[in-house]
Amino acid sequence: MKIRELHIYSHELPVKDPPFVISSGAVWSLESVLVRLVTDGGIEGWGETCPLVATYAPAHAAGARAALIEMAPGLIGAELWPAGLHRSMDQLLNGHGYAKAAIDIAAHDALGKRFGVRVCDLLGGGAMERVPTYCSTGVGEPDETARIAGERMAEGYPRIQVKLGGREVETDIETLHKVWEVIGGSGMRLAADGNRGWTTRDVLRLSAACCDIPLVLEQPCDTVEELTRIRPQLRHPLYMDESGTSLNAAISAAGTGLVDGFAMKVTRLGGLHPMRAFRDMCEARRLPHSSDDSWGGDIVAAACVHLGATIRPELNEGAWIAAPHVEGHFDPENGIDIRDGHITLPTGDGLGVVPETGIFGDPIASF
Ligand code: 0XW
Ligand code: MG
Repeated sequence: MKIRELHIYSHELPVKDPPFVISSGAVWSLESVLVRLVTDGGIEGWGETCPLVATYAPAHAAGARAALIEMAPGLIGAELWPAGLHRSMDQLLNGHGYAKAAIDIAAHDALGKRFGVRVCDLLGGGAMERVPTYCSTGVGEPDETARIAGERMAEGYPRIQVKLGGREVETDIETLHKVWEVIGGSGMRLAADGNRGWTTRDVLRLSAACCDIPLVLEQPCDTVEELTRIRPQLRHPLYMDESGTSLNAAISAAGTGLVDGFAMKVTRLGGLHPMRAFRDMCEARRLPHSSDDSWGGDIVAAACVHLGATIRPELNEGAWIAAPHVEGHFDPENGIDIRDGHITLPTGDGLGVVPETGIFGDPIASF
């Protein structure tokens, strides 16, 4: 199976109840970049990548568009099977995994449709039909964040991630205590996500001040060096998110015992093929992890959920999708939604979601 056509689209995704605030910035609207891939047999596959603000990761939507346009001409006639496809992409462009992910996801979608199987089965199977997810609060005032935590707990979310950082650490400490007053004892798990925003001084202070709260600390500081420095003094398990910039970086973090788990993004690793290897590496090391994305619509959500469905249940921290923060769906019938803190795995072949015809307008580039 080979690639016959590639079409690239740009689509604006306004944030519901804006802004969504993280330590590195506030988000009102995001650009999603989509790929429609057509195989030599005429089968269509869809891919998507939607970087979260240009300051969250070394990725942005204009970069995704440029990288896809750079690679696309050289990919016409390329093999569709993922290992070969990744080698072809790597020969055309160094890095830019978040752009390659859109093509990788489209290839998995097309392969699934060609062979009449779901993407979760292409990824090794053993899938659960109801995939856990988690909610994310955005940086907010302590009382308001605790109120939201209570609401999400009542909605059935098994896990909550509270965004912190970018302000006085005392306010973050107060927020975590207020949230725990509400959810403590309920079984809801708690992650405190600094999104690289704390100094080592602040995170050590926060960990000591919250030592009675069984939370995990997600990406508290910016660099691996900072994480390595604070690790022995932390009172909480440490998860890596933004610093897991590649499969190689994740393997190093797991192999050196730097982290107790990961918040991982399908597009950051370069797509479902590397994410599958990451999942297996985590299983071998018994490291819990999520199957998230930074943002996006139904295509990227479906990719996260299919991979998330194949994670060993006791290591599964959930598939985070942006659906609660985004208006509407690309696929009006099979759009991905959250119910009772879980997502039902789509049943159709491939990703199981197909964007409504014409929803993205004309392609910005076609090859
Ligand atoms: C909660 N997420 C998965 C979505 C936001 O884009 C940020 C991210 C994270 O954990 O950093
Ligand atoms: Mg995170």
